[in-house]
Amino acid sequence: MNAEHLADKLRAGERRALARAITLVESTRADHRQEAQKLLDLIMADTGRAIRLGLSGAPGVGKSTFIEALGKHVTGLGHKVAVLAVDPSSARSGGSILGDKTRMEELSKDPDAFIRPSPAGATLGGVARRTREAMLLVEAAGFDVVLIETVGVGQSETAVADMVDMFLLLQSPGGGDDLQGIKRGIMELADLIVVNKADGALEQPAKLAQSQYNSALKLMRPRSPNWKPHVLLTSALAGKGIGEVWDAVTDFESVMVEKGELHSNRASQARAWMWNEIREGLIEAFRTEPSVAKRIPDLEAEVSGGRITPGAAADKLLKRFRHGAG
Ligand SMILES: Nc1nc2c(ncn2[C@@H]2O[C@H](COP(=O)(O)OP(=O)(O)O)[C@@H](O)[C@H]2O)c(=O)[nH]1
Ligand SMILES: [Mg+2]
Repeated sequence: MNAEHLADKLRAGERRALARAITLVESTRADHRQEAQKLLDLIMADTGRAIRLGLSGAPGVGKSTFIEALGKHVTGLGHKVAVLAVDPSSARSGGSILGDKTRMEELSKDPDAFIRPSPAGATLGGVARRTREAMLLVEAAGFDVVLIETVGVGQSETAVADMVDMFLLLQSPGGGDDLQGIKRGIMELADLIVVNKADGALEQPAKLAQSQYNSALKLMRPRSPNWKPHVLLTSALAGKGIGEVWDAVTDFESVMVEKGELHSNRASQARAWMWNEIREGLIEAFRTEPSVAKRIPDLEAEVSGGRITPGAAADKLLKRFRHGAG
């Protein structure tokens, strides 16, 4: 199937075409990349109409259960929701979403929902790029809510925050008293914090965590002049508080649209992605340039052994690259 044909079927909302298009953008084969690029150019004008949400949280906090509940709520309101994932570890763990499709049993059967596990990939950059492209494809296929899940480890949160409009952080009760280091950094990305499992014996600890997170948020520099991040309570299991989360999302969206910030955020994200692509493209070209490639192993060894400074080694390789590529 060529790119034009695939683009037509995609615009018509055909799920098989969508699955196929995503497989195409996930492929690393050079001819597939070219075809994928063509497809993305063709559908460009049909993208951008969804609200793009990121969702992060430590393993076990209830992300899958929450996505099931929020997804059902949102399709119940007449929206079409696509769930994607960024999880560079999924090649090993068997896929963050597929692994727990049992927790999204109803949503995965919902005709207005589309669930796609994280693409396999060695680098976060590669995985993130493919997820961003998959996001454009689901938008062209008519999904108006895109939810991108990531595990609460490493740099994947930043990568997701850089491709969405609103970033939600899921926390468990009892975590609010330990706001050091990494957790603080992640909190700074959050537009909304959701303390999940606010049910049964965990309801009181959840309320305590809510006020601790709220106090911590007051001390942080907000990401937007137009939005104050705050903390909501949910029980994804019991479906409690899910409507309030969705209301916060729609509030956020209308404020950001009204102030022009949604548009300007997306514009700066698009520029940042262009530079990402350039960086990755250059590194790839550099590593594969024959006169560079054959010197990399010895120069790396010399740098490791302290016989040459990293700067001097880089200069040598860059000089070769400029000659070779020029
Ligand atoms: N009590 C309670 N348990 C929950 C809630 N949400 C999820 N869980 C449980 O927490 C465990 C992990 O949930 P899961 O959705 O797989 O978390 P994930 O690893 O973040 O995707 C499961 O046993 C869920 O049943 C909740 O709102 N309340
Ligand atoms: Mg999960």
